[in-house]
Amino acid sequence: MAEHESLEFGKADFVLLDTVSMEEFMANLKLRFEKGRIYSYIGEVVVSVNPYRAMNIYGRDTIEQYKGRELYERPPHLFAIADAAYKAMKRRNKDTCIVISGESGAGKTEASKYIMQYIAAITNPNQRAEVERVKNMLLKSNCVLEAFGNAKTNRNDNSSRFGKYMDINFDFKGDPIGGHINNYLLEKVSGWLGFHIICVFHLQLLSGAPDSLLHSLHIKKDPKAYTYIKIGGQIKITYVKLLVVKSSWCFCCFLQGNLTFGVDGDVTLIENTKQVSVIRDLLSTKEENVEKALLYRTVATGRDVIEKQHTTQEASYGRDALAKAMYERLFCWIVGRINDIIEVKNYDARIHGKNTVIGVLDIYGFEIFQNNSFEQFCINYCNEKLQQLFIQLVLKQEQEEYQREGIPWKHIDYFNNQIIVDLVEQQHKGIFSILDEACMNVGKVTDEVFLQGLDVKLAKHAHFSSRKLSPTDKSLEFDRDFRIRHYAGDVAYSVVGFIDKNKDTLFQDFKRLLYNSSNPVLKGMWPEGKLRITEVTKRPLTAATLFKNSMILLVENLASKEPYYVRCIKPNDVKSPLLFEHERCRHQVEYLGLLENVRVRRAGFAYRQTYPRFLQRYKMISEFTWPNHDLPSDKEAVKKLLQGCRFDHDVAYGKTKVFIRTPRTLFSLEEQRAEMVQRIILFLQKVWRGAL
Ligand code: AOV
Ligand code: MG
Repeated sequence: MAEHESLEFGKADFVLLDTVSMEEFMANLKLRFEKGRIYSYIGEVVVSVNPYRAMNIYGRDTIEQYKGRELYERPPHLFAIADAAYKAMKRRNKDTCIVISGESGAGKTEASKYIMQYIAAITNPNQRAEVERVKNMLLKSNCVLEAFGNAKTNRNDNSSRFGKYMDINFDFKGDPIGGHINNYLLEKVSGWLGFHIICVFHLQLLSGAPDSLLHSLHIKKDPKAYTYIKIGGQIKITYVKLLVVKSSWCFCCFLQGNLTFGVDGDVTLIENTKQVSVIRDLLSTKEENVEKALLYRTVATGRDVIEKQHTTQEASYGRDALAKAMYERLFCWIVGRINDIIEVKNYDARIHGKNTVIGVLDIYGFEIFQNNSFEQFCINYCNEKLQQLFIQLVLKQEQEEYQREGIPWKHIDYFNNQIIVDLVEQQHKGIFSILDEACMNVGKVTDEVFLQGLDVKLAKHAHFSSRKLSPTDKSLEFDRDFRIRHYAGDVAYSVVGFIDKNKDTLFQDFKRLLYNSSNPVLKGMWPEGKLRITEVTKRPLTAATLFKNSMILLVENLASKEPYYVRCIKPNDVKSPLLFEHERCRHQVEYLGLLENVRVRRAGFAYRQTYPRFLQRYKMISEFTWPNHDLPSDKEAVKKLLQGCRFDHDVAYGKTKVFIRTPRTLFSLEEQRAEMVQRIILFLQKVWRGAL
């Protein structure tokens, strides 16, 4: 427990509160925020409040203060948790992960960057060139991903529109030797100001590029000429250096927004045909192919292959789907290229020892917008999954273990959000299944059919309601069709677009068009364009199913590692460094389950270990156990050892494990062990030299 801080800053660890109540918790959180103490602990969980101002607490000197220290030796900080995850990995050869959660704008991405910086700063003391190279790439990859994957929203000027899980691999010395990035659901419909790269690239080129370059990229000087980018407001741009990225086809994404369709009799036409030649150039393909792909769809009817003309509506849908798909493929391609460079190669565990991992998860936070659609639904489901993991690991398992081990324990109640996770993901009965079913309908496939399916199947669900089920519900007025009672609050969603977004259909004709591009990079992004129409038989998995599967894998992966948590809180909606909006913060503390976390932690034990492993580590500190004990069981031996050190009052003995209440006890054991190991080494050295 962090006791070194003066009490004028409040309690550094919420576990030390005099009484555990919401009032006390909030008073402490507020006091600390006002005193500039943005970090606090609940045991090993870091609670962070977004300061919305530059803090002088991330420099080299601060890093030095945290390096190699125990968590409770210094004031709460992200560096301490990063160090704890690093130490656990190094000491115990265990994979660890740091899960950063909190709502949009709460400070997750910033936290993940400080954590990465800290790990980079404390490793590679010998300045090995290869390790330095890897570290640089790991850190820099972030800027590229943010430029392409972040956008300004009305909640956050630098909102991550994709989820990122990054593994950092370490060698036996504890130095980074590589990494791997998994990205999740890039939210493509930025109805806001668009992705940074598009705005920035465009602005930068307009302000500095020679006319000849603009001309070759077919860029018009007036941003208003583009339908997909809406430049407005002030965007803080920190990615200017990135603008060396000259991938011209990025522009296709919005250029196509300017392409419009009309009709002549019953023939669908492209209205501004000049655009077709622009697209032809940017995609390195033939003009007639572009035109055909935009206006026709090739369909197989039995053995025949026919070309069916699009209506203007279908053509517009196809154009937008192409723009989005290109942006998504581009993003995945960038992630793939980064992975190619950072992935560990030629590592032979037999020679170099086990390669261990620290994973850092920074994913989009819980979102409530004015209009919530499929993307918000997926994002909020993702946050439900992460909350469930937190419950499983921190609240549920902890209590179950005490019971299993026969440790006296008073059960602590908490809200288990599994019911909401099931509501979304359960086979057949869950919302994703109902959506997939609606998409597979042969007859009319509309968002309304999907909504009817929800109404029928979920009528009795406590966390679901809809306009039909609750006609008087004010929150479901206007375009909001159904409401989910999420763990973090109620969100009303509009079903408009669910079906299309879930099917995520991109006509095969576009895939073929891009596959046939003479630009090898572009071609490489569209391997399925190789298939002839008669060969395309399998229905691709829906966006919801793909997302669900990726979330299940993510959670499995996190659960297999030793987790560390950062819980971020957003103090106000106006990005003010001074304002601590009580009700807003209280709501977050409530849904993040922080109070329950304190209760479980207070009643619980900081550390536990099986008797044999405990002995293996600490047996040298007691004459009863070193080098071997002659007591009837390991449990008895551990008891004797701890009684000898006078720690007996701080421990409980379970059936198979010993439980230690406070970290201080563990810290003392570690110190004594280190001292004994040193003595043993000196002793052995003397023996070796023949001095004894
Ligand atoms: P998020 O990742 O949690 O939202 P960010 O990490 O992008 O939120 O933080 C939002 C903004 O808050 C940043 O751009 C900073 O201006 C400010 N901020 C956050 N943490 C700090 C800090 N430690 N020190 C100073 N300023 C900070 V989202 O990506 O929207 O869920 O999808
Ligand atoms: Mg973010």
